Amino acid sequence: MVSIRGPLLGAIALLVASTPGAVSTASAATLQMVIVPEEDRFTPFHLTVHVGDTVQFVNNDEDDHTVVTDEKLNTLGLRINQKLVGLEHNNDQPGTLDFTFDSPGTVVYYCRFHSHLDRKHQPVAPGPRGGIESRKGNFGTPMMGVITVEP
Ligand SMILES: [Cu+2]
Repeated sequence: MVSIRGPLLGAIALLVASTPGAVSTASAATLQMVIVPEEDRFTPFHLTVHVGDTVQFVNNDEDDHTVVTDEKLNTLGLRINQKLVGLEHNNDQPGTLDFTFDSPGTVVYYCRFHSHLDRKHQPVAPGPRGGIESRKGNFGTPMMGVITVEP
C-alpha cells in the first residue's frame, strides 16, 4: 500500500546493506501519506510525523487540488502553495507532492480550490448543515488537514 521511491528507497537499501544480519531498528526517516480520494478531502485529516519524515500527498481524484499553508496557520512559518494535479491532467496517474519537515511544530493546510479563509486568515468553519455556508448557499466542507511534526 505504501510505496517508497527515489532517494528514500536508496537510503533504506544502503542502511540495510551496511548492517548485515542486524535487526533494523534504526530511526530511518519514514514516508507517510496523505491521500485525496475520489472526492474533495484529505485523508487522514490529522497526521503525526517526526522530524526528518517525508509526507507524500497523493491525489487519486480526477480534479486538481492544492496544498496551501499560510505562515500564520502553522508554527513552522511555512508558506506552501503548490498544485497537486489530478488524474485528468496527469495521464491518469495520481499527482504527488513530497514535503520533508526538518523542525517540530504544527502545520494546518488547505486546498485553495475547495476551502477559503476569512479576512483574518482563519479557515471558515463548516456551517450547521455540514459545509461552508453563506446567504448564497452551501459551498461544501472545507478541504483541509493538520500535520503534527514531533521531535
Ligand atoms: Cu481541492
